[in-house]
Amino acid sequence: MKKATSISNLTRLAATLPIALAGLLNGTYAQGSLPEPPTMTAEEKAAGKLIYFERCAGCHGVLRKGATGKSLEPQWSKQLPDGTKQEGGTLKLGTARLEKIIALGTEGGMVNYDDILTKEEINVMARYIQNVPDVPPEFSLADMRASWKLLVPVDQRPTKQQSKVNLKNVFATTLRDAGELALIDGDTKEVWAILKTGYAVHISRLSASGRYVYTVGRDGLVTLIDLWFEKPTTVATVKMGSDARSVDTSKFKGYEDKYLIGGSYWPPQYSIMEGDTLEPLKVVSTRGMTVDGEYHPEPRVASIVSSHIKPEWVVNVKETGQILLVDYSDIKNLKTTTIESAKFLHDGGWDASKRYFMVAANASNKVAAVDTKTGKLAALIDTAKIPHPGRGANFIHPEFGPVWATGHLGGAGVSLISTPSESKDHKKFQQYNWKVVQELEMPGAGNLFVKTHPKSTHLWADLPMNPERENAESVYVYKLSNLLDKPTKIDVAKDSGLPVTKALRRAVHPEFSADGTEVWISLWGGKADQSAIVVYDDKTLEVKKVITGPRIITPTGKFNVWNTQYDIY
Ligand code: DHE
Repeated sequence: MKKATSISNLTRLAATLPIALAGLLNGTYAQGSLPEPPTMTAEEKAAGKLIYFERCAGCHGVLRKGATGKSLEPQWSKQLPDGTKQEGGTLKLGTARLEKIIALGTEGGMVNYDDILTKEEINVMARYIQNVPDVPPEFSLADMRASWKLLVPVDQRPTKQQSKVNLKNVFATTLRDAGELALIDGDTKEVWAILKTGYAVHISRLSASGRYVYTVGRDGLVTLIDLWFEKPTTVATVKMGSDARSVDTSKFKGYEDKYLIGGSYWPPQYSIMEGDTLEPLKVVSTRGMTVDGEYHPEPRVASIVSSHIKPEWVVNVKETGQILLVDYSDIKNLKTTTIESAKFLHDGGWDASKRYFMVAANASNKVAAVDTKTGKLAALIDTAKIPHPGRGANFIHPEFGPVWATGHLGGAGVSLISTPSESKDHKKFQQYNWKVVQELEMPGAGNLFVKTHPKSTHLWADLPMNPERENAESVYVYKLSNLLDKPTKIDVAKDSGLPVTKALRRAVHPEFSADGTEVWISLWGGKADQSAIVVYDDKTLEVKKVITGPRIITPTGKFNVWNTQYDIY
């Protein structure tokens, strides 16, 4: 006899139907019984949605299919190459286990959130990610046009620099949680201006002329700042989506300051704008096939860099592992070369010759080297766990010649990769090209950025994602002449003279002054805590200045005008 369906079974069916449909649509649904997702009030759902966007989407993706972080879909199954099936999902893990992971982090590289989120927020997130992901709306060229604000037209801007500030040595400094950019005079160390930008502003890049600073917020807002005014002035803004991380300009001869390209995480696409007004010109989707030949609905645009040798941008598409060389000489008839590399492309920088772009395929534990002269992949290099170079660091190794360095989020070391050089003196190093020639030991995992300068004799490495306070609050300095010596540990938090706070004060992102004599380190404290930028003398490693004040809140990335304009690192 057929059993009657009970009310509770019906309720359960209704609650799980959206998951089943989503699973069927994207083809990942596992067979078998479905655990019930935890219920949430509308208020909790809204809070979960906001926190997910602010804290989680960057690593796990809007659709939660996973990238640098693991998949957070309620339920997934995938076919392995040996024909077997693997199944998993947040429903399987359940609320208590998820709460623990969110609070304490994982050995796989996820940081702990117990000092950032409250217990209640952690509980909300553990339940939120067992429910079907919210899918944000698309963002078209028309949406971009509607958001575009030309605040000061080109003909109303100065025709020459009005201030006496040494523009070459200005530092565009991210004040992350304030949604602001501080422009700091590198000569006087005075804050020249603080301007409102997008939410949790991410990176800044310079126009080819060095006059304009472009900055992008995580909310997709691009801000164009003109440094020729008496005080830096925002002259235009535009939105290019609801989630973004990267911008760069056209730097090839004849195209200086002509175009800007911006990469979005959501929707997955890149946009081309006019360089001096931000007028939106074109939007190109990056949805498509991964290097494994699988369709991906959310291939986000990670790092973008402008070639100096061709009118091209290198656009790194995270989830597909495809590197696009986008030729901007004719944007109506856009030509793109698609280079296969490895999945989960993230950040990267040029080698010393500026012919090869080195980009981390972070969750594949690889670095891809793109030859921008031939338009081909030059090498795919295995590294330690989760390489995270920032833009990396170039120097001449005493034994192995020209190398490019990357640190790692997941491994306790800095890898040095040999890069080709056309100099006759470097011929003997050819045998090492594209090999990891040395690993420098770090006191733990959690490095984000390494940096040096052609005039420096040091390599600086931070460790902000390390769970130990004494590591996260310090930076490590290696002597280029003897890299195997133990690095000098510098306690940046202590040097700042600021009081100890509950939140870690993560020492992050070393950046050199234009002349290569100083290194600036941000102290990234809690979002309500006054923080600082500590400036060191690169020769003596002594503190030169602590830049602080009530508005210096959560400083992170710093972009020296000259070094960013000419890609010096
Ligand atoms: Fe970044 C660069 C993405 C978290 C500070 N970050 C980049 C780039 C990408 C990226 C794609 C390369 C841009 C380029 O070159 O065009 N970052 C992401 C994320 O997806 C991630 C992991 C999570 C998120 O939700 O955003 C993330 N990043 C952070 C931070 O939490 C950091 C440490 C602090 C902050 O300000 O948000 C941070 N990312 C930076 C900095 C750069 C960067 C300072 C530029 C480095 C450089 O020297 O060029």
